[in-house]
Amino acid sequence: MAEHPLVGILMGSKSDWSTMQECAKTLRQLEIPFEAHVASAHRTPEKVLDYCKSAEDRGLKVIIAAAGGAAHLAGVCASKTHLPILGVPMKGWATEGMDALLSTAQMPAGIPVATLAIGKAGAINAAILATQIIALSDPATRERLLTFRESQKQKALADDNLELD
Ligand code: RP5
Repeated sequence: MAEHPLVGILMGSKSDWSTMQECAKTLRQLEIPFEAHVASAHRTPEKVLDYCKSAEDRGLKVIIAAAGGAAHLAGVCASKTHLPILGVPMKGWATEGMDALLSTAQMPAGIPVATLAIGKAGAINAAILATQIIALSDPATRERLLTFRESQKQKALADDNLELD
């Protein structure tokens, strides 16, 4: 894990890591220093609160919170810090992640959670959105972000070589 992380990934369970590795991979690709921890809103609430309370002082700019089921993690994080919280709903054991999507997205007015798509796409987009936030005040990150977007565009253009008959 990075010595001076800018992004903290919190997961409700180790079982979320297989999906959230996609987030970590994307942050690495964009050269954003990050750390990742398991901390649960219902199993280890004190750990979540302590982590979020100290996040700004430790230099974090964004927290990505991933949880499944009745997913309270992102909302609990948001209650304890004014740093942007990006919520990633995990596919759980029922409803294909719709439970986590609604639990994460439907924050009452006043304490927002920016909620991404369910699963892998959300994990990747959380990393990109965190990078976009950091890029607002860091020109080098902005350059890497633009390069990343351009390479995505070039790949999509190169992929348009279907043999249609
Ligand atoms: C949530 O419950 C976790 O974020 C995970 O997505 C889900 C299931 O957790 P485990 O029972 O696999 O630990 O808190």
